[in-house]
Amino acid sequence: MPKIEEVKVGVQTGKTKLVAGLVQEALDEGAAPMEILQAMIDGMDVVGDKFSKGEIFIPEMLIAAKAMSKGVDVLKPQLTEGGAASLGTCVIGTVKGDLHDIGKNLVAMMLESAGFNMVDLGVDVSSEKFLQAIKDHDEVKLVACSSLLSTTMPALRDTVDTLKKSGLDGFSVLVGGAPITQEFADKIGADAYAPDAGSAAKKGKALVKAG
Ligand code: B12
Repeated sequence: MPKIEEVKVGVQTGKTKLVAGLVQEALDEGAAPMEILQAMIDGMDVVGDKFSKGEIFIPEMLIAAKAMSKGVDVLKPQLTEGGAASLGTCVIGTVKGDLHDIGKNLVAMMLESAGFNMVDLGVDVSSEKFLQAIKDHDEVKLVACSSLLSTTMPALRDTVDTLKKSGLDGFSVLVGGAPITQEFADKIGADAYAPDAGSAAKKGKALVKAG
């Protein structure tokens, strides 16, 4: 089996002790970091499909998530380039009621490497907490909100609404997550949407440069 396929299967089957080593071996064999990341995301998609079909349950999803995080740790230095000019602060979090953080962490990693100072509020973040973080930190130029569940899309809407009506300014709101679309982002008044971590970094940078 090609090493990259082993990485995918390792994530899929929650091999928490093996995935980091497999990722390193794939890198050593010359696989591109983005290609390895995609293999892990594909592994998670298989996990999601199996969960939908009732073939696996929450513990298996959690273990797969842990395995992926270990792989991402190995990839992090390869995916990020330090030393970019500072674009200001970005506050990031997963919205209230939602505990998914792998995608949010990847987006945070790419935004950091694009030049933002990151303030990561974690998961299950209320709109009030996002607002407070903007007040508590200097030079917040971007607020990035993640939502992975269709049931937390209203919380995303609520967060964007709260931020936009707060009277605070100087920042843009970027949204994303598997169920989010450009159409939904437009509907709830977000400044931008991105489908993945790479384009999130590009959009974030462009928003700040546009002022
Ligand atoms: C791992 C996982 C979990 C883990 C999460 C662990 C963790 N630390 O994150 C646990 C076990 C906790 C979990 C729980 C649940 N989960 Co879950 N989970 C998943 C799974 C398998 C993988 C998610 C993942 O990490 N993907 C990999 C990352 C890299 O992708 P991503 O998150 O989409 O992120 C990318 C983009 O979306 C985007 N992005 C993400 N955030 C942001 C933010 C911004 C600003 C931008 C611009 C872009 C962006 O960029 C990222 C990188 O490219 C998905 C299935 C899937 N294929 O996604 C189901 C899935 C999301 N879960 C689902 C469900 C139903 C649940 C539960 C409700 C199950 C239950 N009955 O309890 C609970 C809810 C718990 C809660 N309150 O949040 C459903 C959601 C269905 C829906 N449409 O609402 C899915 C789709 C599975 C399925 N097919 O049924 N889950």
